[in-house]
Amino acid sequence: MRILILGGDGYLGWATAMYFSQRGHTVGVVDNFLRRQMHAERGTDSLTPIHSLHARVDAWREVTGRAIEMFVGDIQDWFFISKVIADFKPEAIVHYGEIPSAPYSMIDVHHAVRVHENNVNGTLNVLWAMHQFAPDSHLIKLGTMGEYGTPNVDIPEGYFEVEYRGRKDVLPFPKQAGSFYHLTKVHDSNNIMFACKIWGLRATDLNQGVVYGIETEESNLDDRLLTRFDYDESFGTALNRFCVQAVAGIPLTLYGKGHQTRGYLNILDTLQCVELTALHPPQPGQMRVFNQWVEHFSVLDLALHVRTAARQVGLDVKIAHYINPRVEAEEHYYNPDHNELYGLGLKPHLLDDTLVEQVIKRIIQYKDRIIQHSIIPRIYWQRGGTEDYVEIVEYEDNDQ
Ligand code: NAD
Ligand code: USQ
Repeated sequence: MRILILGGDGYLGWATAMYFSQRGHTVGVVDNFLRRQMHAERGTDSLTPIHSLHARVDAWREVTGRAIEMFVGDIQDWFFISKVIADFKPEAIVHYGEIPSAPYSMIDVHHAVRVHENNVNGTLNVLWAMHQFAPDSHLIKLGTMGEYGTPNVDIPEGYFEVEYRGRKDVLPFPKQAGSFYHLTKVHDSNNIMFACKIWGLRATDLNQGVVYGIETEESNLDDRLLTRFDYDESFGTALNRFCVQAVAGIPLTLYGKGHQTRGYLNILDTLQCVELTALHPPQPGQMRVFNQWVEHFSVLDLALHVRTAARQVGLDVKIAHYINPRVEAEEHYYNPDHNELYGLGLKPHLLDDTLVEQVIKRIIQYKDRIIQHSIIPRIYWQRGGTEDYVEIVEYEDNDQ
């Protein structure tokens, strides 16, 4: 299959490019290195010493004999992205090429607008380019579980049956996103649904949970092939951050009460899910929604799992409750479906089977690169935030 990966220099994009290439697909990657620039702006960096995209593509060819085609440019640039799609003729487009950070989108008006312009306009360009130059291609778009928010009812996969004033319909499930970033994904979903309806495009919106992990089978072939791994307050996700904090001897930064619950998955399962989706495309005109997560945890559960795992390599971990820099429900019902990808054959990796060997030990290898000042949260959803944590709580082992 000819697969174009938008955002192919990123955490998930580079890992996905190698994964498909290794399985014999023809792979192209698009990126404008925006993520690297945003790190330069914030004074932060990937824990893993990642090479340039050019060097990684060269190393991949050297190690496997396989080629990955590179297109350097901005998805917001219509002339660039429409030409890439017209020339490459993808059968599937995996779209990771957006700014993925909730905190970054909440810094100030300029960052909120930048995230909206980049994500929403970029995806609009992709939809128009598909309509004009690749109408049979399958768009595999990375959305987020955070589009749904935390409603007090079960969360279906995209659509649900509603009965209102005696009439029934199947409608998109209402979205209650929790940041300007998460809202860009809602706007994307609406635009994609509309494009499928009017132009007969085919798309799968993958509402993905929070991803963790560093290693993939392909990146383990050679350290020059490592994917990025972030742990700073903007771009690091909760579990990756907690693992780095455990290694750095910093009390784990639990926001608020810690009962906020989210779906999580190993990067290895992101790869499987995207592959299963690509191999089972929807019909023309159809926009499917899959909820892409494996296990759900509260952030306090996560912290306790990390503490248990870290003890196995002799690390003593403390847990600190911070005044929550975000505005979010700290205690809530959470029961989202995730049957579709299992139905296609997903064989999940579980947190406790991978945390020590595949995550914490790898972080220890790069611990000298940890930038300590990038860890404490300083971006607040509303005015009056503070850097001070409330307290360090001594949890017992049976609290897990
Ligand atoms: P990432 O920032 O590492 O990768 C995104 C890549 O896209 C970066 O390399 C960036 O330079 C590129 N990019 C952004 N805007 C671009 C543009 N206008 N033109 C060209 N390239 C552009 O992020 P990630 O963690 O790999 O996430 C990938 C996607 O998956 C994102 O859309 C994100 O919202 C979604 N997602 C991620 C997670 C997670 O936990 N990592 C969870 C759910 C959804
Ligand atoms: N949290 C902490 N301490 C931290 C960091 C986060 O307690 O140090 C809490 C947050 O308050 C939140 C939860 O952990 O309740 C998850 O936060 P996160 O930063 O891991 O994830 P989030 O901001 O939701 O964003 C990440 C990715 C994003 C993706 C999303 C999937 O950055 O690209 O869309 O996960 S989901 O959460 O399902 O929406």
